[in-house]
Amino acid sequence: PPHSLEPISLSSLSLDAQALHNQFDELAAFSDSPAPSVTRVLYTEKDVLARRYVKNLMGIAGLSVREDAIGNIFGRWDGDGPELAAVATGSHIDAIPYSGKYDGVVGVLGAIEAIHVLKRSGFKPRRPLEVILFTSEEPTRFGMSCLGSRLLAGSENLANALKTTTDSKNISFLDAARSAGYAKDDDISSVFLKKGAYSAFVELHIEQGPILEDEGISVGIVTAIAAPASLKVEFEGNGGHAGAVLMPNRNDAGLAAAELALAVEKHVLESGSIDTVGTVGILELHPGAINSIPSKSHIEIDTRDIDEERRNHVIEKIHQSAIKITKTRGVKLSKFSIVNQDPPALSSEAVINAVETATRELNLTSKLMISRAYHDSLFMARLSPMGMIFIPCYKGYSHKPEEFASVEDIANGVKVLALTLAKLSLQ
Ligand code: HGY
Ligand code: MN
Ligand code: MN
Ligand code: MN
Repeated sequence: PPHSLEPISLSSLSLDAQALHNQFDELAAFSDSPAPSVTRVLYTEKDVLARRYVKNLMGIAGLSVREDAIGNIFGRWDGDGPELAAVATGSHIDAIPYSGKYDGVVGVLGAIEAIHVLKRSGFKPRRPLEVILFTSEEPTRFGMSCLGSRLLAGSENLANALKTTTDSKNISFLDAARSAGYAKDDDISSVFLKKGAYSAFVELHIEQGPILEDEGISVGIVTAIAAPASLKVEFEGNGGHAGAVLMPNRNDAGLAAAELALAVEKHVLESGSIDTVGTVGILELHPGAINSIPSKSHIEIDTRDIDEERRNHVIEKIHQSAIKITKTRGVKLSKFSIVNQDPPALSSEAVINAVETATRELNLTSKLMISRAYHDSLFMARLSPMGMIFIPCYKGYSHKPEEFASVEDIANGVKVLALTLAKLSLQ
């Protein structure tokens, strides 16, 4: 095969589109909700089956596979310089309830296929290449987004918090991890990677927005990832009989939650920027009976912005509104906790250039853009230079079963990723 320092001949880039297409269908079958939706939650039986499926694909691609204490999975292809810091790529395969089969998966199956593409072309890496399946990117089970990549990036307080974290069924994180064969011992700080562990990290992902499809552009080159934050809020009131308690005598925790949800929308719209977003995706009432005044409410708020200050200001105002509601409605604010309040991340110029060159060599149109969704790349950026490659998805749909990316778009993304990895491996 040509020495690793020679550029790859583009004509040699061959991709097995049919195999890749079948893999999306096969992986989507590991789901706790009926097709075409996908539900695959951290450490559940379907998650474990899906992990096994991906580890098998890594083996077939000739990658040497290792797993860390919480189930981040690494597939490595050593090159001429095995002692050099590797170039890494990867994404997640966990899927929020009733979502689609491309979010995250494109960056895992696509990365493995990119390895095949490079091997078929006869490329020999100089820096090792590593494909990472991050143990869970979605906050579904334990309320923490990007659990795997946060820990790889060395989050001490998350490692401590996980010793006492439980899911909604009161199963502890460590017991859940152990049921999936991980976390042999309590200390999960073994997961932390050292800075410089990778020379670069690139993630392939669907855009989860409509811009590329609307503008007929093949590839998005991410310049920055928006700053995410999530809050958990609970109100308490006296509850009581829906017929017997007259309106002036009520302190309805359910209405307090409803008012706060509308306040989230108000504060976000007042921010003065279209880039500020806020969502109340979880609103639970206790006891949840039609004829019982809610005595407890639990709401979870997701708010993001590309401007961290502006986002933090919205959080302040949400907190003020929560306190005001306790006064006007006579309820108790029994919880107001900020689960995560992360800064944005900027992509590295070097990685952006490598992706841009790859799209040009492949004659693909591309566009610089920000990512409004968060990704494991947000935390990998704390370990090494980072970049992301977006491909179009149908009407920008994501986090719902109609999510779709065409084989052509996936193939473009895989080829851009393959060329980008090759360039970064030779640097
Ligand atoms: O919510 C997000 O931004 C990611 O898709 N989980
Ligand atoms: Mn199909
Ligand atoms: Mn997602
Ligand atoms: Mn994702």
